[in-house]
Amino acid sequence: MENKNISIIGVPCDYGQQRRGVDMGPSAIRYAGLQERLKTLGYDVADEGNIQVVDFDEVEQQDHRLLNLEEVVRVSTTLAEKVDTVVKNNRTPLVLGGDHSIAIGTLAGLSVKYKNLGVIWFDAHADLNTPETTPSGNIHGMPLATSIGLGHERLTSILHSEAKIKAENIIIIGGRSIDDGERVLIKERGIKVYTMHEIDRLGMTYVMEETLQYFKTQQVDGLHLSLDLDALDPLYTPGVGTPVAGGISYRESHLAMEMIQESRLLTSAEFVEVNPILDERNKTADVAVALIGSLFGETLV
Ligand code: 6HN
Ligand code: MN
Ligand code: MN
Ligand code: MN
Repeated sequence: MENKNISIIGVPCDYGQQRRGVDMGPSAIRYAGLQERLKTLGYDVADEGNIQVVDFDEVEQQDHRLLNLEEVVRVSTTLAEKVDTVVKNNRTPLVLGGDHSIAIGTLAGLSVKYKNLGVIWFDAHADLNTPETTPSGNIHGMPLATSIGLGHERLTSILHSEAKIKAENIIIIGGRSIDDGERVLIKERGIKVYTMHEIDRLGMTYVMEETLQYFKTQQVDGLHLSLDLDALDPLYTPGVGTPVAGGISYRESHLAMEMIQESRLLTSAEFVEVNPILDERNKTADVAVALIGSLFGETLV
């Protein structure tokens, strides 16, 4: 991460799930002092503002297995183009959600330059559902499947029709709520998952050492961190739409960020699922900004 130029992109999108409020995530994260935090670390920070997300009161003709499909396609396409532009300008994209469906756009944008991108998916969920396996119809449960080329063609063909990332370049960390269809896919594609069981058993240090070593062995040409705030225990991040008990602790998550920074592999990041309506005094956004600080080089002394 020798690039000292960061571009913040807000994505006020809540179409990937059914609880309103997550569209205020970018504002909450900015309000928690994001820019100042990064500037203190010596970065040139450009806030690109928010991607335009058109607000619909009512969406007709819903496909119950792909809710708000057209809206998600529109947001993803705009975001993908923006991310691609930021990368072309030699700046590090830092994307603020919004629900996790926005990762479809982020990864599509990154795929233009990065042909062998490593992805760390920090999440309580695997986000590997397809329209066939989804228990909810919520597209925020589908971005990883979409990015390896599975699911609705409107989603898999954003910017171009190829898969955006390779299944072998994905490592999920913090998993503890994985659906049956997702388990099948994990086995079939050999997707690496460190569930809470492995984190408890091996410790976060070991998990991150192995993760970062793996990406070095794979000779990835970039590393993207997609961090869903529900990866952490709801004790620390209550302001998320789909909280799951038994998550990653405050310090474990910081340790992971610090180790990613030490590896110098990171080329982009996104922080998603902050929902200020469900939060307690902006606690979850504060945690997001603290994690971003560690990810970009804050140290304890
Ligand atoms: N997220 N697996 C569930 C579903 O509806 O597909 C939950 C997905 C949660 C997605 O938190 O980004
Ligand atoms: Mn809305
Ligand atoms: Mn997620
Ligand atoms: Mn999640």
